[in-house]
Amino acid sequence: MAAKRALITGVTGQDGSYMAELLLEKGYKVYGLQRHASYPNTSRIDHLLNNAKFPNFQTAFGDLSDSANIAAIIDKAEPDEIYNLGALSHVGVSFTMPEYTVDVTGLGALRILEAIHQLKAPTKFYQAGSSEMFGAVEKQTFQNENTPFNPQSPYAMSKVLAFHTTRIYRKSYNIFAANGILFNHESPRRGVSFVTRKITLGLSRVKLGLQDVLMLGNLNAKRDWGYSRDYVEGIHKILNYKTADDFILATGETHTVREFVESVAKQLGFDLAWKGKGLKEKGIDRKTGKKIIGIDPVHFRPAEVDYLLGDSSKARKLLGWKPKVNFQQLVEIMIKHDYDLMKKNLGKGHKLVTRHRFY
Ligand code: NAP
Ligand code: G4F
Repeated sequence: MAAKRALITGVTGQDGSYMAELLLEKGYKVYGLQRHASYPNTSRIDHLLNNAKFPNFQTAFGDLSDSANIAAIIDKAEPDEIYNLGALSHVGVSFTMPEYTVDVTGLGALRILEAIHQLKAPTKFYQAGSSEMFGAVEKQTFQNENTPFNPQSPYAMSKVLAFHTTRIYRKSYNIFAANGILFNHESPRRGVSFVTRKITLGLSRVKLGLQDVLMLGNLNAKRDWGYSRDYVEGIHKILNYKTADDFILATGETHTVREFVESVAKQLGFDLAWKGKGLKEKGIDRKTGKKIIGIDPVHFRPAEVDYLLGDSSKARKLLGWKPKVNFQQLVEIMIKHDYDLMKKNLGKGHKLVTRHRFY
């Protein structure tokens, strides 16, 4: 039997890179949509690219903002499955470029679905929906597939647009088009401007004396954090279920950003104590008396999502999916990786975390 063919948008990202590995393991021929960049943006897939061990992996230059380019790639690659993981995915940044976010994160899905429709391609489509779509929830309890959306950012409203586009193309044209609604998932490949990775990298640097203080925003937001590798397995199950449907993937546990900081600090051997309130709040290492965490309002968002907690019982029941890695194990995986990474960079003037406004 001929190998199944998959196209992954966002293949250079966290989930895209794990998705490519999973599909290659399963014997797929994998095509990745790669944005052109003047300096390589392929660090997460370099081990797959031009590697004789992975003859079934290749990328093509493309962009979710270019309809003709997307249609041409689908026409040429003839994928059985498309995983639309590409997006401007940073909620904070989406406020600074709302139009671009709607274009790529929202209309990107429409462009792919319209190409599938026009080409009459027998292609299944997965849309990377987000728990951010729930936004400001009415009650601080579990969110499931029936919870209403109340988006709070250009990113979230774009994801709502893509979610409904996916449903409309499923219903109108009988395309196998499925939505995942994924709660936060992290890994050592997480982008460095998302809060978990910023904390694991930043506190590792503080521990190694490469940086004095880690500046953060809202410590009280609650997130349902899982492990990206577990979630790409769920995504594959969603697209290989007998019918196209919408599924939540989540751990069912929620923690504050503050708890994530505390857990990382403990792993690194700090004795963390919180002092002060609001913008004056700081985290002190009792062992040295030094301030290691501060608050900078630049990291606050114009509108915040305070509470996310997912009920993934539908996916657990129908897909047989459940996450393997829990909160504590996730922290351990990330801190082990990032402490070692920063240690290797000791003395090399590594400035990864501190330079950018959003880091
Ligand atoms: P990520 O690491 O930020 O990756 C985003 C990918 O999208 C990158 O490969 C990026 O390319 C690509 N991209 C950005 N703009 C593009 C454009 N105009 N055209 C084509 N590709 C473009 O995100 P992730 O964490 O892997 O998340 C994967 C998807 O799941 C995203 O759609 C995200 O919104 C969604 N999601 C993520 C989570 C989570 O917690 N991680 C939860 C729910 C939903 P470059 O490498 O060139 O920047
Ligand atoms: O890590 P974050 O930037 O992730 P956020 O906003 O929850 O979005 C992520 O998860 C979504 C799924 O729910 C995805 F759809 C989306 O693509 C992305 O992957 O921020 C988490 C929380 C927020 O409440 C934020 O205000 O951490 C808070 N936070 C506090 N200090 C910070 C910081 N966030 C960032 N990025 N940087 C800070 O210094």
